[in-house]
Amino acid sequence: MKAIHLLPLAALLPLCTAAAAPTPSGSAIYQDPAHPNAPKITVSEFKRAEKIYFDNCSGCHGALRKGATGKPLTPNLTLKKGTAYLETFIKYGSPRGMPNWGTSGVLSDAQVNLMARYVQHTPPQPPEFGMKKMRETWKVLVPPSKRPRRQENRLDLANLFSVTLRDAGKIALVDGDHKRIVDVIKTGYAVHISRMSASGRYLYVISRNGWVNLIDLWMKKPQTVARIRVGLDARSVESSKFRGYDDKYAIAGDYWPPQFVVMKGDTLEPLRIVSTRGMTSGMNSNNDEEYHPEPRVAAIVASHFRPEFLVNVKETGKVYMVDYADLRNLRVTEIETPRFLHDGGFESTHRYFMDAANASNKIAVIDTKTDRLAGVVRVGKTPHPGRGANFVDPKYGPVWATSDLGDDGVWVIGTDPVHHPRYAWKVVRHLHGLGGGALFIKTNPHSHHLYVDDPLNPDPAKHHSVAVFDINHLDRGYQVLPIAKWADVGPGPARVVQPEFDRHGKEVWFSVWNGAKQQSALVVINDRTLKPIKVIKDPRLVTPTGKFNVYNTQHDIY
Ligand code: DHE
Repeated sequence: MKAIHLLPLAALLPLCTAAAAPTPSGSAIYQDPAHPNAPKITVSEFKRAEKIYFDNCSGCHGALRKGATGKPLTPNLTLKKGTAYLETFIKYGSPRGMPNWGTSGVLSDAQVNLMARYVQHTPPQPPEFGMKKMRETWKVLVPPSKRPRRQENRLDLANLFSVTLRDAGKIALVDGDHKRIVDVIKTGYAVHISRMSASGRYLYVISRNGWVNLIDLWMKKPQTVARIRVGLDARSVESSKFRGYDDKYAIAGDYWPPQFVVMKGDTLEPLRIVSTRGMTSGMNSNNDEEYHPEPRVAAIVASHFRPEFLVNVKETGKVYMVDYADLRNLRVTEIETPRFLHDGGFESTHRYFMDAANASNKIAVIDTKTDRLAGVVRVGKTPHPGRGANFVDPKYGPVWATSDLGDDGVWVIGTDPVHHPRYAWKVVRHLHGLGGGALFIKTNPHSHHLYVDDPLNPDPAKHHSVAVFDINHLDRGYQVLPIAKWADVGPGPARVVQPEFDRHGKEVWFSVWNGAKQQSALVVINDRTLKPIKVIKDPRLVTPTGKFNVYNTQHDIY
């Protein structure tokens, strides 16, 4: 995902302490002992650049600039390129996914020049964030003893949606039956995803700046009952789902520091922090096993077959199967996969985790019953399934599908080793969607439609629309639904992102993601007729992106 930070981002934190400590005066020249020939930059410019880098660049290039989705940007490489070359690259972007930060208006020419100079200096090492710091941020606002014993509101919780309001640092709870906003709850900066506890009572929300909010949906007015900061940069959160462990534990993964933390499910009390620093997987083409200082935690899912969390360690290409039955004597089974791991979801039986190793253009299949790698499937350029889509293919039986970020491919993979062993962990169909830039694909057990978005495609005709395939006639191609046109939000990019079904599998919800100061919307369509039922517009809907239906998220239905 590269061209995503299209919106200027708000200030959040003094992230880094520079390796070479800045001199007290802001106008003094910053000294980088390791690279004295790097272009001049003042102390205050350096600080400004650090923040711009964190807001816009570190998601793809990494805090230490070792590279992941984006290229490495360490001074041994950038100094050779020089300021003029780097400026051009930052300003105009590249066809291989580097956003055009200058010409898109996100960065001014002066900021482009600043960033070109900044990346020729040694990357500052952000601080660590261990148990002491974590505990200092931890707050239980309503203790479990003061919480309701049963649901105290009249909401149909199973059909409630938690909607990410990205640039507002909030989520909206939206009543799926009546399609109205029930409440807007403040979370952290650039909130990323929501996940449900096994019972369907607790909602966990993680923000990009590492705050986790625990929201009790049983309260008369659902509200945050506990908060904690788990790190400085984070994307993933999940809760224990194995029988007998309902709502018992939660886990959050960090981009920085590279680590994950297991917490008490109903209070977020941090119990155990595990670092992910270590050696890269030996499954890469040159079979390298080298130390990596910043292996970030990407998607986390909770096993239904064992008391385990599956933690995707991005840069090293490893899935940690974290056994939470005994946290003091923690057992972690480390499964090697291709790199870099990003997102993924279960196939329909929930036994196998279909895991996108996006830089290798592969899907790794993890068997959560045996804790082994069951297969590796080559797909197209940079697969990005979200959680993917499960359905029964008329010819090949149960399958799971992903779309690609890097090309127009939609890949259908057989997932039934028992009744359709010939097709298990093999591509059975290669379809073509709208184009490169797809992020999320979705269907539902009650639907015969497969929806593929295209929010990062530079062509407005594509990022304003969604492609729909008929599962019974996949070879006939797709229909295009003009979601942004239906939303009629006025000026702005109006990117259509992340299909999500309602609890009954009859409606599909889309976000029309516009600029922070522009109107956005949610568009709900009827899955049978493919016609819009409702366009939800509200000044509170600022930059809606992900939507998480309580029932589907709780039961891993997608
Ligand atoms: Fe996401 C899921 C990381 C940019 C919307 N995103 C995820 C997950 C990861 C991730 C690791 C899986 C979490 C899990 O399952 O536990 N996302 C990243 C990035 O590193 C990246 C590329 C850049 C960044 O700096 O954040 C990035 N993501 C974006 C966006 O720009 C999106 C489109 C809008 C936004 O809100 O920021 C976006 N990401 C989402 C959504 C999901 C997600 C909606 C959950 C999908 C689902 O169906 O579960």
